[in-house]
Amino acid sequence: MPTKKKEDIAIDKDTLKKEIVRQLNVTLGTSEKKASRQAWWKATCAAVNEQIFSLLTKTQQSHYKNDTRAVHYLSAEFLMGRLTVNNLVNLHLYDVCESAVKELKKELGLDFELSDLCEEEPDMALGNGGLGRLAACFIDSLATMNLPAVGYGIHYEHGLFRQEIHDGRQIERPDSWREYGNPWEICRPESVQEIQLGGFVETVFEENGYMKKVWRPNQVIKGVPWDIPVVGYNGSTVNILRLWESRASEFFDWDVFNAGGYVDSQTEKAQAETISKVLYPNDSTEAGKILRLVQQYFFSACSLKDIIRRYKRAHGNDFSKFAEKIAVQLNDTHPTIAIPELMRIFVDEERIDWEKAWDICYKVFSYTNHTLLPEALEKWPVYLFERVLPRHLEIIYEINRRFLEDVVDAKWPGNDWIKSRLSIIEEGEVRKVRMANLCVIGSHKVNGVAEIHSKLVKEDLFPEFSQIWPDKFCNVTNGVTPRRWLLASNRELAKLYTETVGDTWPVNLDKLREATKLADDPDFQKKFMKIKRNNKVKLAEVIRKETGIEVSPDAIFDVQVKRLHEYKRQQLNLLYILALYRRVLQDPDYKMNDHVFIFGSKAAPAYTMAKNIIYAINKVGDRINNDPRIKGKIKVVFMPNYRVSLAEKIIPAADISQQISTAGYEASGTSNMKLSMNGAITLGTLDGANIEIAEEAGKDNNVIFGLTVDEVKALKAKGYNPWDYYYGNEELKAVLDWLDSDYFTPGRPGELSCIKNSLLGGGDTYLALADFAAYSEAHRKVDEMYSNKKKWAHAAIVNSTTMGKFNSDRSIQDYVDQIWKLDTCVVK
Ligand code: 26Q
Repeated sequence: MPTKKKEDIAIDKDTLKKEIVRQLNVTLGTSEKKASRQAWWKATCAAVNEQIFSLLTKTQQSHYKNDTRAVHYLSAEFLMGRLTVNNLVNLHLYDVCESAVKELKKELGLDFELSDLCEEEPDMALGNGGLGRLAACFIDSLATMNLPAVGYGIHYEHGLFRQEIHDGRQIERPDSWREYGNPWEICRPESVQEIQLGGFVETVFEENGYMKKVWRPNQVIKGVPWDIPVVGYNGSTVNILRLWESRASEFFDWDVFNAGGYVDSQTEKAQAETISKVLYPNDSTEAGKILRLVQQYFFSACSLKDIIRRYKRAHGNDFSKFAEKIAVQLNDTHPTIAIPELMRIFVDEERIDWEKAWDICYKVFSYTNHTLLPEALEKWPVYLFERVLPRHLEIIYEINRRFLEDVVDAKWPGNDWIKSRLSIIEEGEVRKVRMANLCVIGSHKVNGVAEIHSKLVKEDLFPEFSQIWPDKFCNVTNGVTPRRWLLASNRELAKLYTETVGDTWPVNLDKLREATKLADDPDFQKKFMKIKRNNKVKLAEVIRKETGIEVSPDAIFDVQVKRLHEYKRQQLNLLYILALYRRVLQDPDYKMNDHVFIFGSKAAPAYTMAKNIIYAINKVGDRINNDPRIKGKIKVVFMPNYRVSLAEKIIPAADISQQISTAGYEASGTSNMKLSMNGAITLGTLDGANIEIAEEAGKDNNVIFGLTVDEVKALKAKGYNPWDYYYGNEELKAVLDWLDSDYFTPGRPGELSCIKNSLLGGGDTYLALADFAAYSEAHRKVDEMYSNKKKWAHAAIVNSTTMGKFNSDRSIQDYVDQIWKLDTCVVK
């Protein structure tokens, strides 16, 4: 794919300058003298939007004219972060815009640069973590690759909570990303949809003797679409991300209002608007809250209506081409309800027979699984379902009945045990709908997100399903967009790469392998490590500003950034920090490189142990950072409010990427890819995509340790006893016992005991103690490697230049080839 040459840039610096000032005056209604930074930022966005909207219109016309097959990516989360830099970079306008702002600064005596304006933008934090950010990377790739695609999600009023740290503890504060308006979104009142909820189902006999089911809902909700343009790199395709906001439907308000119930009508309005109010902050445990189910139905149903409306515009009521034109990808089980909803529309509204409807339906859907954790597999109590979606429950029963009778009974006649495992309905005191089973039955493809994960999905999670449909299961290893995670966020390194291998690497990351050859070239090493150091200097300043902690850019920057979960084992990282601290206390000449441990992580607000781990990291950090005896050899930094825009500052400065989940628990991980791409060495277990990363970069350039998936299984089967490791390792015992004292929480002994207790009395579900010795040895190897500057530079360069596989364009190409079967549509 050729990149745009300078002469293709649609707007020059002087025009852009004028346009920014014009927007400041006419759109923001302010003057150059009075305008705030925020106003200047918005004016800049508005100027860029002129370009974007014209490309958007062209794209939509092109897709319509060619009647293209399109993929619809349904996801409850899109963790977009900030858009300004990304849009400028993808349009090749960053440099022009930078100089435009520079000149304005000089001419008008302003006190900021483009980079300062970009800091004005709040993150669009409409997601929890990996799954939401993956969706954001994927839509970037889809647009870049000129593929017809729409992202569908929820226009949450409040994204993921803002994290504050008070005396070491996480406090959640509301996130109000749109408080002062968002220049990137467009409201589309002409495409409002209405959806129904609750009520009951009536059986009606028609004159011709046919029986039909009629859903009599007791609530109607309006879905208002907000479109975010998704600008592909090179700026030819601009797709959309369509996010639904819930509103009360006038239809119901008026009844109550007319009866004199003005206040009641407001209550109803408030209830309707609650649906898209807030993102659930859990990234794994299923909360079982009715509102969450309503959210899922709300955005899935609005999206399907939108898809069908567009389909009908081209094909009328003839649904024979539906599966040919429409692909729907379910990002985890969150939008599963789309499957029975499409069946309901086909059977009840379009009067298509069940068999025909089902034949279209399963060809349309495919499902991506992101977790093997049993507690994270969504199950909804039948009684809840019945209250919100009575007709859908009937349809699910019918899907289940046919599946069990026609498929399972045919394969395993009379085997009730297998039937009970495969049934969409889980029997028990509270009967439940198993969303994952519904997904597998209602989709033509099911994929995991890394090789090992997909193997476990097939063999351990759905073994019987994969016997029935062996070809249904496949793998698509995750990827991340190098436009955001290298080109935009590590501009110096990007420049070095462009000088070295040319300017096509952002769309063909394998191109960087040409620079792998330079991994031992002293001049290249010097340039590369200079850039890393500059990034560390910048991060050190951010750390000082945010936490008051002083860190040296000459120390190792050792980074673990990801949601807090016991399986990700931040507590294992903490145990090692304690051990290292103890070694230095015991031997002031202990040989080591200065080491800064950097954490960034939010805990689910109701996940007590996760919050305790954050507290422990902060308390241990306070003690270590302020202990003069260790002379600053160790620093522990917990960066508050980890989010996409902070990741963009931390990742380019990382030396070590900690990816230390218990083998078999991390589906893929994606920070591992971003960190490696930016030249960090992975200190990791053989889990998720770490395995594939180590394959690409070579085992010698990363440090892999710990139990394998099979060893984890074997140890658990044999009966794991954490006490054996406690008594078997003097150092481990000492650091665990340390947590019982008041050493880290003066005057309040036992405040950190919960960490020790969960690892011993609690059984250490994630085998942190079993992996401790190997982890400690792995750290020794990393430290040794860092001491050899040439070896380290070599490993960092090899890591960064061999990550071609983890470009999300490759992931999308895999989806296209194996699942979606899409054609590109080049927008002229
Ligand atoms: C479910 C029910 C109720 C409320 C919330 C949820 C919920 C929300 C978000 C459940 C799970 C999530 C997010 C999961 C997630 O981010 N998984 C990660 O997905 C990444 C992309 O595939 C992988 O790289 C990670 O390994 C995986 O943990």
